[in-house]
Amino acid sequence: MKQMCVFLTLLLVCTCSGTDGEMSRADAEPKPETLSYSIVRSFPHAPASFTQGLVYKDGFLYEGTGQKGQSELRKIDPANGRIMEQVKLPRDIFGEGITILDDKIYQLTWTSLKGFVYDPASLKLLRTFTFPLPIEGWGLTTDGKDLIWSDGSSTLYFIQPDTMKVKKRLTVTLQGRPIASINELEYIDGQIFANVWQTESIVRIDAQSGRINGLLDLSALTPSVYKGHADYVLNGIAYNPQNGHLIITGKMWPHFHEISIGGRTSK
Ligand SMILES: [Ca+2]
Repeated sequence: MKQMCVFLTLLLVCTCSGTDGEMSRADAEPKPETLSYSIVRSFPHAPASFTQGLVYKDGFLYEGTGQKGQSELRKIDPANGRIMEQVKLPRDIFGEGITILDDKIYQLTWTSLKGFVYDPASLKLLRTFTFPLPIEGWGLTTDGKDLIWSDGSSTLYFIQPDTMKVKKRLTVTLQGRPIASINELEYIDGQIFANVWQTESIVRIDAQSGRINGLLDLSALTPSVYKGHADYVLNGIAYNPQNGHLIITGKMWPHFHEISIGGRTSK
């Protein structure tokens, strides 16, 4: 893609504007489902939160934030958005995606080729790790076995957490064409929900094939003051398996939104 597609409709237009061969591939794959949503509730998101990772586990929300000198890992009360615990990353580190696997929080960094592992109860740093490849760290989630990692391209990396061995690479495609800038991630029952940097939509990716099979347009939730802003974009997806809701937010957004996802909207 030569340029970012800010809106859902433009994302689809960009996908269909390739060569004849690309059109054929697009025609061969079904269009993604248009997902609907309803807002269950909204609650405060601490100001100046450059959200890069979000995950829900056992009644708590965890957030990783970015920017050098401001990057943190936070434990948050989802009832009211209050920060219960927080740790600061070294000033030269730009924090990125987080996930929880085997009762450990993993946190990526953008360009330092280094990650952090914490105890979820205390946010105590347990160890650091070195990236298995010279790639950037963007989003992170898990299928309960591997870390699933995005690096700003269309590739998702499945990485064994103890050895950091790369087990699989998966290309994210929309009707046959790779979609780059895959960012924050959340694995839910065989699907990976993902922010796409500089867009106001979440995509739903089949974790086996990499195909985008669902699109969720959240442009109505972007604060009006941030419309068209390149930095303060939709980013952050957490999943509460107890009620099936997503909790989403954006960089510097004043609120988290708990939303319920529906199926295809009527047309
Ligand atoms: Ca997430």
